[in-house]
Amino acid sequence: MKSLGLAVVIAAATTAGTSVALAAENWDMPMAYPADNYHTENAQMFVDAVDECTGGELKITIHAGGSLFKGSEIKRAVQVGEAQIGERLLSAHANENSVFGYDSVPFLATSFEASDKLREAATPTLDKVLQAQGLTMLYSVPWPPQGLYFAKSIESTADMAGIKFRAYNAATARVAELAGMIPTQIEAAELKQALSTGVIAAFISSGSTGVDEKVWEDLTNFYDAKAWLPRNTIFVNSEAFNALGDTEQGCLTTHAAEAQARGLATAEELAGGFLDTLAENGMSVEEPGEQLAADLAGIGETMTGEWLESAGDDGASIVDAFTAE
Ligand code: PCA
Repeated sequence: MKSLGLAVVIAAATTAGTSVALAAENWDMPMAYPADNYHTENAQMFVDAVDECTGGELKITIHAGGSLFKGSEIKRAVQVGEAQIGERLLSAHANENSVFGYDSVPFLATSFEASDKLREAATPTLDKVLQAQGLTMLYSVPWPPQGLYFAKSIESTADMAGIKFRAYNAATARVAELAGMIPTQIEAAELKQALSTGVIAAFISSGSTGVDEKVWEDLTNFYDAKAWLPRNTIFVNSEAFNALGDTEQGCLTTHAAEAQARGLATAEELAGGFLDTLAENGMSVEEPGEQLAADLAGIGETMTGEWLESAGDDGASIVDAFTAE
């Protein structure tokens, strides 16, 4: 459809005896998180750099906050070409392939440094799995370490029994189940409303999302469990990528590498401040107490075993590469 339209334009221009430059590519980039979140701001710098690098030949328009496609729809939209590029929490697609959950294995990588090492270890496998789905991975950026938000003080998983818990992927739903809570999958864009209407009363996330959603208006306690650092991954429809010229492809990959490094540095820089903001707004922000830490470690062990089992050889090769010096 598109190339036919272009052919018509060129034919018309040729008939009219004028020369015509190939039209610039215009891509849509759906993203699930708010425009002022650092992931989105980082992506805006990326698309600006690509625009400049390609001399305006590749223009990418960001649609933040799930405004073009909801978070849960973004990956499919890029796969089928309804959008050319997008950002998604890949771990939310672990039902398609367990390796997508590599960044949400409890206590496997709990610092920014370890998380980046894990990313590197997982890249060859992720590239392969995504290519088989028609996607080309460009870069990924971590969220700060995940902690638990509640409306009361929690000393052990026994205190969590029956609480309605917002999940953002299979791992977070599993944490809830193992802790005796009731999980519901809810995108960040709907989190605030779910809290204020009582659909959920607890969740696991970073300080970043807690601040984005002003969770102190509904919740009181944050436990800095540092369970894992999930990532947002930016990928392109492989056909759209392969149809680009060498210059455009080069601009995308070069600036993707820059965005990946810049995103990591920004996340690390902002992480402490997010927790300060929670505290300044009246939340209690603390490390899990002894019993809670022990309970969470037990859940982590169970889930690590389950993930290794389901991710098979691909999972083993990621963990091997991660633990190798
Ligand atoms: N924020 C995202 C994913 C992890 C995080 O810190 C969210 O809660 O949806």
